[in-house]
Amino acid sequence: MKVLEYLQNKLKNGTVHITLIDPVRQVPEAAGKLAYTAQEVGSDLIFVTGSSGTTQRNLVETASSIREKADIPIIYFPSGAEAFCLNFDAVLFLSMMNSRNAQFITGAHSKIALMLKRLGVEVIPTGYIVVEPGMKIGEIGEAELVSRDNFWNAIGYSLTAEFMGMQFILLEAGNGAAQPVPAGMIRAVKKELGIPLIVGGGIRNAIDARRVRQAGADVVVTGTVIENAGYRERLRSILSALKE
Ligand code: 1GP
Repeated sequence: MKVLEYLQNKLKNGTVHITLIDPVRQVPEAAGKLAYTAQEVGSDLIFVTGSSGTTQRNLVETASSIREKADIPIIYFPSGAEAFCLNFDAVLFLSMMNSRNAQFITGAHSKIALMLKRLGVEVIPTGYIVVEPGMKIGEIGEAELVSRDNFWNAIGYSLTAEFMGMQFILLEAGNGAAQPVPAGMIRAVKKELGIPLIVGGGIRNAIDARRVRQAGADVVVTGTVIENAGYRERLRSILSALKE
């Protein structure tokens, strides 16, 4: 089954949770254990990101360790074209809608598109919209950040991505953000959007997760929460807030 189909089936049953694993934050074996735990507590998918510092070797070893320990689909969430590997079920084909640099909108993509097609890789076209504070990805991607109170701006970019044919929108506050995307903004975007809405960045506990879900997120991504001791219980409570 294609990952898109898997996701669509999951979406029929409620909010989907994705655990984001950054290969630079732990050794590959530990990444496998994190993925195992994520699956055990009910996470639906794994995102493997390729942030700065990811080497080809690290990415390959992390992907195979996750593959060994978990059966849920693994999606590669690239932040550049520095490292790549095929041990994923799909690639999130992200276009940063509010980047000032065309490389992040279509440029880097054009360099790998034919390769992805020839290799038969499943791509999931996704409009990526970075909201303040945006953190590292906002900086690297040269994002013209969406202000936290500018709901019109978020709606405008989201609808633009939908009209362009994207299959998902990812509203991103940034990895390690102090707070998630504001609930009012999620609600405003969701009200206008005809495609599923993914929300990530700054979601640390069940209260955040519930707020984001109730505001209308179809898919919730958490990353940092698994990087500290006690992550199993925290992840479990986030999952119960999303699936209640
Ligand atoms: C994925 O950037 C998020 O979209 C993950 O952010 O690490 O803050 O959960 P956190």
